[in-house]
Formats: sequence, C-alpha cells, structure tokens
Amino acid sequence: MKLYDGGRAPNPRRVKIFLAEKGLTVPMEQVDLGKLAHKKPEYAAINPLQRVPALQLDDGTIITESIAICRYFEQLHPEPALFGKGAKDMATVEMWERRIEFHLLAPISHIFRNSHPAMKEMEVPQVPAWAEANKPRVMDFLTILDGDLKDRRFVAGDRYTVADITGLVCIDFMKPAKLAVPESLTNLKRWHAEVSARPSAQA
Ligand SMILES: N[C@@H](CCC(=O)N[C@@H](CS)C(=O)NCC(=O)O)C(=O)O
Repeated sequence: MKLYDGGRAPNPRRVKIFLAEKGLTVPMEQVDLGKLAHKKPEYAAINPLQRVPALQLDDGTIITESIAICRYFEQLHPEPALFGKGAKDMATVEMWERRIEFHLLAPISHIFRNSHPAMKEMEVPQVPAWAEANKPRVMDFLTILDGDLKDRRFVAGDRYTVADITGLVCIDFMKPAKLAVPESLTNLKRWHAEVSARPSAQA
C-alpha cells in the first residue's frame, strides 16, 4: 500500500490527520505540487484527474478522493469511529462533513486558486472576480458554524470526527488564502484552538 501525498496541501492533510487519529502509519510517496509533479505522465497514470491524495492498494487498486480514502481506513480500523456510530450519529457527521466541504473548503479553494500567484499554473485561467465572489460565502458559513458550536464541543456533536478534520484543515487553509476568522466568532475560535492542540493536527 502507498499513499501519494502532497505535503501541506489541504486534501492530503485531511487524510494524514485521519491516519494520525487512527494511530496508523502508511508508506507515502511525495508528489511535489510546486514542481507540477502531479501533471507528469507517471502520476497521471495513477490519477488521471492529476490531484492528490491517491491511495494505491497492494492489488493495484487506486482510491482517490480524500473521504473515500478515509472511509477505506475506517472500515479496516473502526476505532475510533471518525464517521460516527449508529444511524443518527453517522448521518449527522456526514451532514457536517458535506456542509463543510461544499460551503467552506470549496469557496476557500476558489479564493486561493484564483488569487494566489503560486497557483497560476494550476488554475488556468485564474479569475480574480471569482475569488472575490467567494469571500462573503466563507464568512456566511463561518457565522453559521460559529452559532452551532455554541452548544457543542465538536462540529458534529460531543465527539471528534472527520467533520472536525475537514473543518480544521479549512480554517488553516484560510491563511494562505489571505482570509481571517473574525474575532467575534468566539465559539469557532475556541473549537479551532482545541482541535489544533491535538497531536494529529501536526500532520
Ligand atoms: N476532491 C479531491 C480534491 C483533491 C485536490 O484538489 N487536491 C489538490 C491538493 S489539496 C490538488 O491535487 N491540486 C492540484 C491541482 O489543482 O493541479 C479530494 O477530496 O481529495
């Protein structure tokens, strides 16, 4: 088994935090996004979408999409249950995971990819107006999340889950996207401090 990793890029980081929470170690190969190694034929043969992460199993199967990779490990190593336990809990985790992917990770990615000079070869064409259009969307969703975190320790309830991992990665990804969490969102800041303090956040 081998995980094709992309350093501090947000999606590979989600998988690495997930593995750290499970206490798992997987052999990794670095794919240097800065050098556009993911666009070379060798990696395009692994993932024709030319994105990281990708997991190659011993039988040659390739799994891409961060959450699909995380689900693979969850099935093999059910504890701790990072996708929840039982119908209601699992649906709640899935709901928040998808909300955060669609309403936070996607708009932050659009902002970063369409405004950062380092992305000009990966996002062609860069559309600065699209970056601007997404800024209020990020702030609107953060305000909603902050309101929910008033009554909960973690994003999807009392236990740390994959939704916290995606949330943490998003908030950290705001920095290179030149965005900041407003000081007024105190519940969000409290949650971010707690999840950042976990050893897995070093991944
Ligand atoms: N939906 C995919 C997204 C993968 C993705 O976009 N990865 C980024 C790094 S965070 C990438 O490979 N970017 C390279 C590029 O855009 O050329 C997932 O969940 O893993």
